[in-house]
Amino acid sequence: MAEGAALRAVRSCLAVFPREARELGLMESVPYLDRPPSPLEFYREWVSPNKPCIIQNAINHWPALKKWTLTYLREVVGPKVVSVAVTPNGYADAVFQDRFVMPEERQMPFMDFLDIVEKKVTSPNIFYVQKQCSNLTEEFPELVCDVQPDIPWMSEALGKKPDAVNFWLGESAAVTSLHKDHYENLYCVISGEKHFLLHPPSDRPFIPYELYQPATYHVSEGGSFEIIDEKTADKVPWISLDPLNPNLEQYPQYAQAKPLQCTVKAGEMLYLPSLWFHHVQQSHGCIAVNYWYDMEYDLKYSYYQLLDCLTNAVKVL
Ligand SMILES: O=C(O)CCC(=O)C(=O)O
Repeated sequence: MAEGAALRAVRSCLAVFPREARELGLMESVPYLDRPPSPLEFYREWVSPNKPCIIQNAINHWPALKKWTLTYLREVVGPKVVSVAVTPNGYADAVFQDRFVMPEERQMPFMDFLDIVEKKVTSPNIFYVQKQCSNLTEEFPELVCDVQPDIPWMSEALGKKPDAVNFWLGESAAVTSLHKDHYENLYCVISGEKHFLLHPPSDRPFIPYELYQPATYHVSEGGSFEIIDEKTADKVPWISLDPLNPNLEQYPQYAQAKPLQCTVKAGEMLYLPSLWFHHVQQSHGCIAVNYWYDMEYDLKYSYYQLLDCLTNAVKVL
């Protein structure tokens, strides 16, 4: 087959395939489970087919649901110094000026951060406790007893414990840009709500996923932000497209993608399967805890890698 014909065949395959995957998956919205599942049921119905769902009544027994007000957190964590992501625009880990820009990781007393969230102190910048890497256990050990160290039915279903348990608390202006992770993610909202926009991995041909020079925000002496390149670090694959306001002139193929949107309320848990692209917004002062279980690097992973390679090849040729 001539090169041109082969290229056309791959292109048409990449255009048809995500639609077929969507039709077979038959998912117009994120389904709800009204009780926590058994490990077998969860593995069979959700993890293996790589489908998201929202689970209700799974964390009602956590003391955190009743206890974790901002006042309580102020009492318990108080002046302790914790890591807070600070940005000028609310986007920590996002593409800006053709770079992948990470937040300033500011070490500050937790109560000073709460003063900003509660608007007792004003700041032109946006603050978000979002360090990941198990910041719940590493930075907030005094809160651990109010939740569970893992989700027993998930640990049983996957045969392993989570790699990380993370604590999230931030301003409504703090937004997580579109990306994907290699984790099976159980995302539990304790207070407020989170808004997720999701794309299945099969939408990869429509999503502009490119390599960017990593950089970090630094606050200069005058208080303004500078973007400093991390010169020795490898380039980072990320998505510059804003799915809430996509630039279809720049990325016309995104018009064919079909996001799912859902709101996860206090007391609910989202199962966000590995490799799903997600963009996250939140109500002001929303508190959440999530569990990252490493994915199996099985056929699903290989299939995604193939799709990624083909998408890149068609773009480059
Ligand atoms: O809650 C957020 O802002 C982001 C969560 C997220 O991206 C994740 O858990 O992978």
